[in-house]
Amino acid sequence: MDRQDEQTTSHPTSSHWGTYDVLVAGGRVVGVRPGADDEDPPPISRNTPGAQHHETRVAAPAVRRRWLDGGPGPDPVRGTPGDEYVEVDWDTALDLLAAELDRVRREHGNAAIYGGSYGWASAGRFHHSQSQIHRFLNTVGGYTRSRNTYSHACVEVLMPHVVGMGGLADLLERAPTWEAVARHTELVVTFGGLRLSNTWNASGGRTRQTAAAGMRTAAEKGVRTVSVSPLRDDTIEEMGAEWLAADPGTDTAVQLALMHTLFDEGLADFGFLDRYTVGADILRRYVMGERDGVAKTPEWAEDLCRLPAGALRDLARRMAAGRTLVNVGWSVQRTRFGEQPLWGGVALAACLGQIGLPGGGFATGYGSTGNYAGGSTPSGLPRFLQGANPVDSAIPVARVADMLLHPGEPFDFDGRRPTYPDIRLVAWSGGNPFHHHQDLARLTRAFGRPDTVLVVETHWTATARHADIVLPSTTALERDDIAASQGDLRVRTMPRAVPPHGLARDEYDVYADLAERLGVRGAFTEGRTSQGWLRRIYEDWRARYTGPIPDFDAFWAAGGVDIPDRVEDTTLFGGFRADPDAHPLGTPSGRIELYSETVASFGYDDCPGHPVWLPAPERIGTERARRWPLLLIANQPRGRLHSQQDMGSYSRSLEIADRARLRMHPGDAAARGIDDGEVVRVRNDRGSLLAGVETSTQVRADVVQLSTGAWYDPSSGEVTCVHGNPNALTPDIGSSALSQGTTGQHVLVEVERYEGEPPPVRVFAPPRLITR
Ligand SMILES: Nc1nc2c(c(=O)[nH]1)N[C@H]1C(S)=C(S)[C@@H](COP(=O)(O)OP(=O)(O)OC[C@H]3O[C@@H](n4cnc5c(=O)[nH]c(N)nc54)[C@H](O)[C@@H]3O)O[C@H]1N2
Ligand SMILES: Nc1nc2c(c(=O)[nH]1)N[C@H]1C(S)=C(S)[C@@H](COP(=O)(O)OP(=O)(O)OC[C@H]3O[C@@H](n4cnc5c(=O)[nH]c(N)nc54)[C@H](O)[C@@H]3O)O[C@H]1N2
Ligand SMILES: [Mo]
Repeated sequence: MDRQDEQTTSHPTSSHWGTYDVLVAGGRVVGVRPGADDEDPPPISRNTPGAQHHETRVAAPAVRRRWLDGGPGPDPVRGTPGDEYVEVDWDTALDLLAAELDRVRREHGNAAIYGGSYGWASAGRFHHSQSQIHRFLNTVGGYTRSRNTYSHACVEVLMPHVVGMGGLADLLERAPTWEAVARHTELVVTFGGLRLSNTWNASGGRTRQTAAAGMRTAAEKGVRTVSVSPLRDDTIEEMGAEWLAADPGTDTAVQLALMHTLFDEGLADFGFLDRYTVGADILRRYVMGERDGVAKTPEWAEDLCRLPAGALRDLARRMAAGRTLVNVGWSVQRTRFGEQPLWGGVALAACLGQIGLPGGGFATGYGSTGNYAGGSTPSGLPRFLQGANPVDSAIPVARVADMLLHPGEPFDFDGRRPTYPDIRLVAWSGGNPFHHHQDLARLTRAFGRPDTVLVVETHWTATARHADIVLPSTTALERDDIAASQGDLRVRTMPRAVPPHGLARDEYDVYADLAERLGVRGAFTEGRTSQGWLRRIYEDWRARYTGPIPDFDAFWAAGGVDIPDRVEDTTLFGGFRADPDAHPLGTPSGRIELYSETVASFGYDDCPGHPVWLPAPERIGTERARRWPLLLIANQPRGRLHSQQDMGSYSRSLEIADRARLRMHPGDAAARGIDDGEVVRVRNDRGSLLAGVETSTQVRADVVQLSTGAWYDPSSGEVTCVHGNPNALTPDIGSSALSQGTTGQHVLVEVERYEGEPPPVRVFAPPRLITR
């Protein structure tokens, strides 16, 4: 052992992207290595050392100079390049912030505070950013909140109408494990692939990666997979999947054609449809063309999805011939009319009559996260309670720019027509809307509207650079916490590995001090320190079990405890199938609603009462595509979680020419005179960006892939983002009036060679900081 080794210590940690050890020397993270729980953590973990001490860490509280000098108020140049920040001490920052919070709530009411604060933040049950800020805002009188997720808003809003609230929870939390699939399923038909790198992440962090092994086991046991997807490598090679590269946005047409064949050839299970569903006849007449004169035949679908009619017919027959699982990935619903492929997937599985049978039926989320179908944890997990929000004001999460730009205007959502609140103060912690939201130039205009923007961050993200007050948070490596995710194997300790960077503080302590200034410290802390809370939330969780589980001290010393009552093997809707009268679904009819009177009664053109084919505008071959002929898929990045730790070594190793990697079919590249490794300009009428090209036959023609999460860099006047964040181009329009989910997955673009010297990426340097 050399001297360096002697001084290096190893510390277990958990992140959304896996469980591993960090190596620490001289108070700095110098490396990572596999820990005791997982011998093969995802490569994303390699970003950690570079990110932990990167120069974009927020080192001190900072106030935007224009706000400090001019006071609160709308500012159209908020967040434009060149904005300067003044570093201040904590007392100054918290005094300013407490006074502003108090002014806003007194003058405008608490609904004028937007605390939706969407984002993944870090793993850790107690120091969970969203729980912390929500509890704080609840303690000071409440806030306008956000509903549902960017991930799968259509699932969350539509499924209660189709299979009930309980059915929604089952779909998301109790899907059969891969082992159960391996045992029972013969054919998996997945719309949206089963992308391995997506399974590396689980919200809250998973003890060990189990999805890849599960997929391999299924393949070894002879499970066949058909992947409908624009990318060949959306499934792992070992699965030997058949690749059906349908035009993106046409999954519903494919599903309707499969149903057409089932009805046409007498393969549909009418016994199942009669007993377990309502509306099957309305749907059947639509499919057969008896209602609109258009039979949804495989030939009809071929024109839309460009898969041969014969292949569709053959697939329908194979699906009916054995135990088939229909999976709809979340990506396909992150689109305009995203409700339809979900409802269509349920309808297709219902026609096969296999819902409620082991390994058969419908699922949504295989291949989307690492804990999906990884078991369930019925007793829940340790958690920090947020308290109650006394304010009744909420928006669908992806309508944030609409809300800021259109205060007082009505909007549609799930049968209701509320109005947007007039937001004066935006408070964000643990999320990066300037990564995650669509049409970022529009979001910039929206962020010019409020009086004050507060961002609590570990790093100088693009969102922090749109804030008036930036407070530095510790990272997960700088505090003690407890880790686990839904369906996890163990609840684990996350002991602090390094001291806080600069003046960074734990959010809990920051909110406690703010609460003190507003006279409610006791209500926020209940007299506990964060160490006291760790003990409390662990003991509350432990109390749910009767069997022997170590107490907090023993748990902390041991580094973790197995979750005692994990459920491994479940059959979705098994109880309902066994006896639908005794176990009705939570829908108005108690049955699976292939036609929903409730949804129909809303009268939405973009989401009628049963699954229908609706032509989305951002699609190959549309009117819009004449000008912007390539369909860009903005899927999840392999090299990181969203925008997190983008400056880390693994994330940067996947860049091309310092920019985000754009994958493109060699034919499409050749037609534009573009070579591998070149910088290109990608544009449409909303904006433009620079990216580096990889030509690849893993991507089908007419499609380009540019994953999300490159740090947004508007530093050049010439293009919207010099670094390659696809949200410089994406449409900011809801999936439909029903769910109002994001539609960021698809956007039409043109790609051209960038001539000359491209402007440099500047976002990995902090903004201009001044001290007074
Ligand atoms: N075009 C397009 N856009 C998309 C998608 C898409 O498919 N296409 N997908 C969407 C989806 S599914 C999602 S979920 C969103 C994700 O969007 P986000 O969840 O907003 O993305 P993250 O980059 O994870 O943002 C988390 C932020 O929290 C910060 N952070 C980490 N730890 C802490 C902490 O302890 N305290 C504080 N205060 N901050 C911390 C990180 O630095 C980071 O900036 O993006 C969406 N955007
Ligand atoms: N490495 C990594 N893993 C992650 C994340 C991350 O940022 N990085 N984010 C996590 C989060 S928050 C979420 S919500 C999940 C999201 O999980 P998903 O939504 O499943 O993931 P995506 O990567 O957006 O999309 C998966 C694939 O769908 C295909 N696809 C796109 N459009 C269509 C279409 O119209 N039809 C069909 N049939 N296929 C289409 C694309 O080829 C894409 O690769 O991933 C999670 N996992
Ligand atoms: Mo997500």
